[in-house]
Amino acid sequence: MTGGPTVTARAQGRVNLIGEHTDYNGGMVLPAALAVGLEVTLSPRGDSVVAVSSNNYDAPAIRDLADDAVGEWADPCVGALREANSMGLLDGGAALDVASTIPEGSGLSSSAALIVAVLKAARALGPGGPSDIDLAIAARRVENDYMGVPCGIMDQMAVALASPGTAMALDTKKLEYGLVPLPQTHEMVVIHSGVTRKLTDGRYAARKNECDAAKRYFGTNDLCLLSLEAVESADLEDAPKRRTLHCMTENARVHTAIAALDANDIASFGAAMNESHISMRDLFEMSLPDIDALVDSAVQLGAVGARLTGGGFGGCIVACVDKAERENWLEELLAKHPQARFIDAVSGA
Ligand code: GAF
Repeated sequence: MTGGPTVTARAQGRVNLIGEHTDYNGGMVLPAALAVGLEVTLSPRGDSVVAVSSNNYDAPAIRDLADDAVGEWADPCVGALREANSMGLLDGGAALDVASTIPEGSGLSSSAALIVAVLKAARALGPGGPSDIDLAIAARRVENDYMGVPCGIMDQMAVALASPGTAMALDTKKLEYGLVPLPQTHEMVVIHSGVTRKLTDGRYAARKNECDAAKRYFGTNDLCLLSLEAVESADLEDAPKRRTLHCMTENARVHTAIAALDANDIASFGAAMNESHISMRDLFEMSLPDIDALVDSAVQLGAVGARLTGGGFGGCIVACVDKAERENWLEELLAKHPQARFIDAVSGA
């Protein structure tokens, strides 16, 4: 069954350099595009069937546009095609072929990249169409409303708009961003901890709920913009209070990190990464002992800074490492943590 021309679209994975769980609390984030990415080939079918094949799965998934999400790998594709239909980019289902090098469950936005690539492919079926920012907003709707993941907007904006060699300083409240050059002397090295996780497993939502409780208490959606005094003096339960302290200090660290990159002050950038990890570990409580050990080793072995990246509870760390030292550093790190593996590294041009 066919219903139109075949189109392809790409989206890269992203690593967040700093600014975790600030993107649904009115704050800043600093993601960067990775080399790992995916390509989607879309052929409209003219009926309501969604047929997805992927290099990561032996058997194709055959679903229908009317299907609810079922918590499996093809959900982002079904959700994206439903969204493409409601945006008028496509009429009916499609055959999708996915070729991806982004490891799933690693905090590198494999799901957002898949949704954005499907939406970009659907946009390519006709002339003009929505902007990349509109596609990012639509991709978040797929995660929030179809897949039931209460995520912010960082991943979708990063995979839709980030460009190689730069970090994206994104104000998630205003959806305004600037591109910050990455250092040429250092690499942002992405290492998988060996622990996979899913944003749908409930722990991300639990943190979001604690932030929501703090939002109700303070009467604002912008926890990141509260003052330290207001938070410290609040008569609020321990968990929401600590989550808020993380968000507002993390937001300040993003500003510090952007200024440090602009000034090519790598030491200050690394210090902000290290402080961010401590805050994620102790205040947001989104790390794990294995990840803390990996981050500690990364710094002990010579990284200027290192931290967990992404939604937490597993996935990857990112470390800022002098290019001249990277090879030895990596060899020693992986020898000490055999369950870890190298994924990618990004730097300035
Ligand atoms: C995940 C979410 F999808 C993002 O919106 C963001 O909240 C991130 O976790 C934590 O910073 O990637």
